[in-house]
Amino acid sequence: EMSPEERHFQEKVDAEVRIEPKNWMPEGYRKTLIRQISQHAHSEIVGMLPEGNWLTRAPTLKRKLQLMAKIQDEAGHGLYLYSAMETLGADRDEEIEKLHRGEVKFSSIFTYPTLTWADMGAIGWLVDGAAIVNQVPLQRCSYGPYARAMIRVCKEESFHQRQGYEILLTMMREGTDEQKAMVQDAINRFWWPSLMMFGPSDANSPNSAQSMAWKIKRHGNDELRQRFLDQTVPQLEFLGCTAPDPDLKWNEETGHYDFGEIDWQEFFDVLKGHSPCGIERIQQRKSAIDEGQWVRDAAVAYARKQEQKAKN
Ligand code: FAQ
Repeated sequence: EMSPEERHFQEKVDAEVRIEPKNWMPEGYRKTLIRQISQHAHSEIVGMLPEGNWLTRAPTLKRKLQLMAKIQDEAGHGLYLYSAMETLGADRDEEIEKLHRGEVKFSSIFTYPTLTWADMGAIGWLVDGAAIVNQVPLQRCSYGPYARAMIRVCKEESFHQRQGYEILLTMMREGTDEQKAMVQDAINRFWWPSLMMFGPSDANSPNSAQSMAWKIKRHGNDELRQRFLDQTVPQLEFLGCTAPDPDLKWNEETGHYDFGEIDWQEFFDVLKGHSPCGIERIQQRKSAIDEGQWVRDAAVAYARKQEQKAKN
């Protein structure tokens, strides 16, 4: 049974009226948003690491500047999202602490290693490509601050996706055989993990039904996964590469691409922390905080000195 407040809330949501921070909301709605937005923010911040791994080894100055700009965008997205999360009453430091204690999730995709320069192309093209498909509908999320944050984020992800695709296209058109093989290898490794980004299939997605009723999510995980696949396969063919999926084929009847079974065991293993780089990523985050402590200490000491000077 819904309380009168809950009924009024649901009517607003059904009428596409945005929920704002000071409006009444069910506790479950607040909790769900804090969970999703914090996971999303953590993903942006942790997502800087696999690409940061190649900054010092970018092949040209232009590529280095592009990659640096992309990684800085991701930091910005993280800060944007933490701010949106704070409007729900959550504490940023506390949520980040939970990440560092390994108590909360971040996107499975960032637990995979980046082995070659072609991975920078594959991440931009596939990972940001998947992120866009997932985030465009979030611009219409019922919670105002999250929806508005997604507008700028999606614009920047589009640039990221193009820069990634252009890296791969350049390697395929102008590269040596070895470089072309590198592209195919990167696609082979990132293909399935990109499809896993959309989350478990609808039948195994405990949060989807309620999140869709609250219009936090606008589509099920499987629908968005299919949308991503349908737009990505023609781009794959244009590159002159293949997918590591023998079952991938156009289905005339459905008007969609059919694809093979996702290895859900791998996905759930990653969520449980059994992943190539999951622990390493958290470790890197923690040491970034620890190693930056002297900078924060110095900034505080300087601010105190200035304050003292102003008083004298
Ligand atoms: N990895 O019931 P559902 C980026 C968890 S893009 C890890 O379906 P929900 C940009 C899920 O949290 C990546 N965990 O859950 C970038 C839940 O666990 P919980 C970030 C996953 O929330 C690009 C459980 O499984 N994007 O960062 C994953 O309704 C390049 C059951 O799942 C977002 O976060 C996964 N892939 O739907 C940055 C988008 N999938 O909390 C750098 C916003 C599911 O119950 C470089 N989030 N889980 O313990 C969403 O749209 C949703 O949260 C979904 C999951 C669709 C991810």
